[in-house]
Amino acid sequence: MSDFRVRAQQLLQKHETLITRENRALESGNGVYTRYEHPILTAEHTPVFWRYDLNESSNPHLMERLGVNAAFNSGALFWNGKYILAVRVEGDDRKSFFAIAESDNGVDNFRFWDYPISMPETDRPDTNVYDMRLTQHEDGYIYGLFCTERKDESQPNDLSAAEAQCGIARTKDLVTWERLPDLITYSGQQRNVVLHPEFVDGKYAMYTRPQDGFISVGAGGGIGWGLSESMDGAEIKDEVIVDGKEYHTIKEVKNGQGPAPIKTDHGWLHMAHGVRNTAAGLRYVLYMFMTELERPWVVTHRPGGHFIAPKGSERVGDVSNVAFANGWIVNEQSEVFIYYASSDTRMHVATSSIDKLVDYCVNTPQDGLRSAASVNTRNALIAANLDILETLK
Ligand code: M1P
Repeated sequence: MSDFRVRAQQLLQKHETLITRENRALESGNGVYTRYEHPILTAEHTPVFWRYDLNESSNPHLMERLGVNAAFNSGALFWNGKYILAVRVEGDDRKSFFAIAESDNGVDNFRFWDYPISMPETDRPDTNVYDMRLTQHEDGYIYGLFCTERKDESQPNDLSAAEAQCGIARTKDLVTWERLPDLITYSGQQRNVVLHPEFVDGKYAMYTRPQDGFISVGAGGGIGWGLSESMDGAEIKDEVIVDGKEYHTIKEVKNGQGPAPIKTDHGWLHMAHGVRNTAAGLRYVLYMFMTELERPWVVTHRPGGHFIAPKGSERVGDVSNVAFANGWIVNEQSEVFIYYASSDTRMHVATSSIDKLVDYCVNTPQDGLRSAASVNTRNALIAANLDILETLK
């Protein structure tokens, strides 16, 4: 057998071993959710035939021709009994695109479909697209809302000046996508826009994230909410803030809705990311809140602090100290699969259940916003525990 053929086969075998590796639950959980031993997707999980030219005559050295840099921030959907991720794949050229990966059990053996999604463009081509939230809407479509980034043409001399808006596409099979006009709002820019799965007052409802600039949200107050008559030419005339930024909390600098909320008997469960500044740069963590069933824009529970923070090796990557999530899945057993990315580099899963997440939201004390209030809250727990502690010895 030729050396090329041997090396190509080794490459394919190594890849197969990686993507079929078992992913065991870690035992040291916090009772709220369980983390897993390995990331579920990395750049190396993308198919070999996406990256290498496997033709010996055009690639005699078997070089990687089109490298992939990262696989992260994935939308998620439970579909035809499969755990589906719409992964943000980033090439070595810094361009992101979407690709579907599926698994039978939601924690390992994720395999990419042969081709990434060919997302149609609007009249104004996107420079970069990323962070798609999938929503199975009651109108019968699966919607993908994502960030479309383009050069800010009002600042031609600043090559970093960009504009973020919400791109919208819909599909029934996850293969063929109909691109719809970008969302119109009356805020400067938008990122982290998410479609609510049900009509509200007969209208489409969206969680927004108004922002003045591309990175800085400026006067944008937090996670917003607005209604649109249609998704084909979606327009939100009025945005109200559902969950605001707050001084000296995990969401002091900015925040953003994660995936579409999960409906429970007790209200809508939400997951979001919160950002604070540190001497080492921005720190992104995940947090939760709950809203009323009939008025999903009214918050009922705000558990204080972070829900998931980047841990151990998750803390390091292209953009370090980041936990970000735009997908979760509830399966037929009411188990919840939380798909989170670490440091803009790779994907992980954590598992929980509806019951546990509702308990977490309802019974975790709210942030008291002052050290003294935090001590009071902790003292109440300690006092209640001390007697019980004796009985446990
Ligand atoms: O780099 C961290 C995250 O930064 C952005 O999120 P936000 O708009 O809330 O700051 C996004 O670009 C996201 O993709 C990225 O993970």
